[in-house]
Amino acid sequence: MGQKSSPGAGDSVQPVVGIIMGSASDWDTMRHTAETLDALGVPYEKRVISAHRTPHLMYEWGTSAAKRGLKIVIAGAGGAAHLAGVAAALTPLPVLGVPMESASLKGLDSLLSMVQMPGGVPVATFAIGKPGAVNAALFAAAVLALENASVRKALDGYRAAQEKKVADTKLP
Ligand code: RP5
Repeated sequence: MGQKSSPGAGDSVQPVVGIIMGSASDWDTMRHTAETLDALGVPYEKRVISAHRTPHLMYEWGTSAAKRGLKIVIAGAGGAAHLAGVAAALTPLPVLGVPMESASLKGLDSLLSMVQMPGGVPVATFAIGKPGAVNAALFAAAVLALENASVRKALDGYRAAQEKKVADTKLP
């Protein structure tokens, strides 16, 4: 299962991260998660799944995620953003949530509905929008790096490049 869109570095081998999003309209943000995982060589699958619009698919995907070899789920959703919470209810895998910057409330609705989980069903919620999408990927990579030397090396390289870029910044 898992419709994989256009093949990229992340789709070439057994995916270990499952990126899901509530709508194709979330892709402009969630592509930053995919691009960051690509840069680190972490294989993933990506799919649009809505907790509200496709509840049966949500159940099927969530209950099969671990069996299919995924290790971490990253869920992006906006508005009444229940995707990450429902995913966390269905899978024993760690679920990272990325709140979309919604048009009407600038993502505060997404953030609050994602972060305010009841005790017993955790979702690790990240910042609204692109920073959260990037950081969710980096966090997932940091967890995978605990047992994967090549991801550790890629993550170290990413951070070194980031440090150099900021330190070398020239102001006008
Ligand atoms: C949520 O509703 C999605 O995650 C998306 O952020 C928001 C709006 O979806 P569309 O109406 O653009 O499909 O479920």
